[in-house]
Amino acid sequence: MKRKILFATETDVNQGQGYFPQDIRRLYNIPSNLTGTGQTIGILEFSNGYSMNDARQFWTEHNIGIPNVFFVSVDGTQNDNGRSADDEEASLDLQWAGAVAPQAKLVVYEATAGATFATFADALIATLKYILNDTKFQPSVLSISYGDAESSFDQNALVEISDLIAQLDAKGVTVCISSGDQGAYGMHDPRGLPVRHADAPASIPAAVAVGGTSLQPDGTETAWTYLGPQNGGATGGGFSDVFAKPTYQQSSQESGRGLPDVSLNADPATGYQIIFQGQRAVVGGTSVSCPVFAGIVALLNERREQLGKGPIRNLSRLLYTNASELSYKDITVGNNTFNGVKGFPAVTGWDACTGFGAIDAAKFIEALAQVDVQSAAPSNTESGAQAKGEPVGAMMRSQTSSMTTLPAPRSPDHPMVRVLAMIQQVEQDADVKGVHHHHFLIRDIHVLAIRGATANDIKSYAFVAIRYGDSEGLPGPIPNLTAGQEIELQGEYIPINDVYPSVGNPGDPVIHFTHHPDGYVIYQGKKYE
Ligand SMILES: [Ca+2]
Repeated sequence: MKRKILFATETDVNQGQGYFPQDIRRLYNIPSNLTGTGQTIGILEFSNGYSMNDARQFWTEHNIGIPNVFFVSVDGTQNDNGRSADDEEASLDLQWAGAVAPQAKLVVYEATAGATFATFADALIATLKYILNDTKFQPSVLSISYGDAESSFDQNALVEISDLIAQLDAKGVTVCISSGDQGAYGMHDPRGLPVRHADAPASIPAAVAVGGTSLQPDGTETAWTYLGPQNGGATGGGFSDVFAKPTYQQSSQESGRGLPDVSLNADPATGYQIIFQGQRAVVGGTSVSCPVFAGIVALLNERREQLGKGPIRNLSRLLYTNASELSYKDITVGNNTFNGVKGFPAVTGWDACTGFGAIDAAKFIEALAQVDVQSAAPSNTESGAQAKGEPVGAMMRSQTSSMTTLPAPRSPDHPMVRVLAMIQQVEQDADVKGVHHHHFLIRDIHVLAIRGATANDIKSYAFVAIRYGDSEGLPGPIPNLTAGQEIELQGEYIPINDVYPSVGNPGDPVIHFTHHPDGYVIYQGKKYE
């Protein structure tokens, strides 16, 4: 599941030495007055570690002050100090994140991926949970250069990873993920089904999917397009089969989340220099464009801090809603055809090859530094209503809402639904034989996901019963349930009210079983399950 590190066979850049940090700073207009001061970049690694000697040599050769680097073992894995051939990934991530944001703390979170996609997903979940609770370093941006086709993973694991990333994003931790190096084909294994595969975890709506370009020293930039063994791959891009199109991609004709969102240089033929095991090498792949972009996000957060603002949130959405202000460098040449699978062409505007394209970092940072993330929700949110002043938690909700997967219905007659709605009227809590329930009516139901029926089968109003306070229900009551407030629920939908007929329900359909393991409630930015 590791991104294969692509070594350039030949490059004209710097007489075959690949791009140096100063070149990339110049070509993407990375502001020199921002250095990452006060920021922490988390770099997720699932190999064996990195060599600080290599990193020091790289930074020293390029006149970059040595960043503060910390190693955090999530699961007891020790740093092998770069002795394994698998450590190229960590080496390039570290060296290039540090090249972009040298004054930021760089924290390498290490966990062992094991031999399968399932064990990799477990390691990723463990790492994201660790970072959610990491009060010591509290990074404001993460770089993840690992992944494979969505179909290589268990769907439930992807949903869990998506939930964790949405929680991180809501806390002000932007998660950047490389979109893959196998074009629209999307699989490391060349013998996979010869169809398009979107890459996971890059397809997660709350993450920023970073694709790849081919950047010439004169600034000409095209999609990283497969030309042959000399440049090894193509930018990952396509449409998710797991995650529905989020609201920020409403205008898309496709049903799944499209990726990537943005792209930076990744073609090994126009690759980046690194030092690995004491030797200079030139590497490419979205493995590199991702930590470079993560470094730029750290600079953005530094700039926001200067302006008295907290770290950016909802960046994946802001990239779309604020697109006109972000000075994208549109990529219109190339495609991501790979391994015999026809890819998507780069066209004018967003495409499933390079996203919006590359950026002018100074303009990009300045535009996003001004955004007030507490009230940044645009008018085209999931519910289409009450967007202004929407709290951060609600933004997190609309991100987590975009998953299409739901648990199987418990009963063949009763579908599972995930809905967003307005509370209409709250009843007194019911207390029958020591079992507590919240009871209330909802209206303006917007179906986010459904299994076992279609959205047309769901009425716009319902009665809701939420059990709490015992092992069957939520741990405790949900405070301040109030009419007029938005709520998101997942549970079983009963079209005809024959479950709670005596507690003030006028006969509406019922949504219940909102407790673990099948359902949840999100209310006022907090999730209850
Ligand atoms: Ca384009």
